[in-house]
Amino acid sequence: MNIVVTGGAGFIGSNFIFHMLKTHKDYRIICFDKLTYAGNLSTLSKVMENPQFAFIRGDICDRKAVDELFQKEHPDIIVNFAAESHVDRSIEQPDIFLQTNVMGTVVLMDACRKYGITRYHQVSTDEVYGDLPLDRPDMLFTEQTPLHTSSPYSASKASADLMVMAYHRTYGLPVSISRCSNNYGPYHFPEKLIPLMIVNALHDKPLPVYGEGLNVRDWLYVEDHCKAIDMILHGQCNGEVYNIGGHNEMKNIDIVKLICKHLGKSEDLITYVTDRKGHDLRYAIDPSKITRDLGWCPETKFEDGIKKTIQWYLEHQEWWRDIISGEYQNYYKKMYENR
Ligand code: NAD
Ligand code: TDX
Repeated sequence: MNIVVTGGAGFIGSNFIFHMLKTHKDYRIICFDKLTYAGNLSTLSKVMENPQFAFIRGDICDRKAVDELFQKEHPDIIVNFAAESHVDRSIEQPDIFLQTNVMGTVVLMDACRKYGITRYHQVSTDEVYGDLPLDRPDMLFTEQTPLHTSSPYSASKASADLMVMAYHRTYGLPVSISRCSNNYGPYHFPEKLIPLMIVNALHDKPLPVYGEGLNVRDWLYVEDHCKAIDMILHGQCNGEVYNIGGHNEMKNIDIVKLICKHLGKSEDLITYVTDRKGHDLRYAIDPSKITRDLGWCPETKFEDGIKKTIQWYLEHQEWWRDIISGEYQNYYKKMYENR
């Protein structure tokens, strides 16, 4: 079995590669990644020597490069993680989100049609459903919830999902889509809430909470997401959409306070800053379809996962210090100075 993992040098893609190499020792895993600001080859260093693994640098929007990838590697399955993934960046510069997230998906699926595959899997997000009210805990996203996006990021992800279903119906391409809630864990890029707060707290820098910090996200440990995708690839899931989430809703402010507590830092570091434009209030996933059809359940409890994650950031300082020493400083200034 040859599996191409696009975007495998990023947060979830790299964790997925580790999971697959560990779980399916006879599979060949090929990572295809452009290495944008969010992709790090150092993340993959521990598998680079594994004979079952190969890394190819390339852009999913580049038809020639994708064609060469298929001719060389003859993939059975494509798992597409490659994306521009940060909502705040999409508000600043939407066009690259359309290019990578929509056009990149189309280029990959065109190659799948040309060369034939057994499954094209699209890694999507719960953000395609828009948001839920804070005062309606009974409301959850199901696979039937209409797509109703808020940010350029989520609009690009929803557009890609529509193209995936169009290729399935029109051309009969074997596809599946997973829509997961917020992930956390090792190798999470420090522009996102949890790693940003850990890294800032370790430097005794202000912890910038948007608005009043009351927005709610449904957090899932990254390994649980990877296991869910593995199950979808191996199940009878052609043409199916699966929501993935852990029934673990938390207010942003509570997460930031928890990080302060675990690191022994004062909550005085918390600084309320101007809210994100169009900020989604609440995400919450109903995962009953994937539990019923495939038997998937989240395994890591949030209190354990967050401790493991904080410990990982303490033990892998060279990984994130390298990232924040470069272009990240300009990004941080632009997004947070005078906010
Ligand atoms: P990330 O930003 O950490 O990684 C993205 C990876 O894609 C990077 O390695 C980058 O170099 C690569 N990439 C970007 N553009 C590319 C291109 N044109 N060609 C090839 N590679 C390219 O993202 P992540 O958080 O790991 O998210 C992975 C996927 O999961 C995304 O599709 C995202 O929408 C989805 N998702 C993320 C979350 C989350 O909480 N992080 C939740 C649900 C869904
Ligand atoms: O500095 C910050 N302060 C803050 O209050 C940052 C970076 C974020 N926030 C808030 C905004 C959100 O309410 O924290 C919450 C989480 O923010 P992000 O980590 O940027 O994630 P989110 O916008 O929820 O999107 C994430 O989950 C769904 C991923 O980045 C997406 O790729 C995924 O699809």
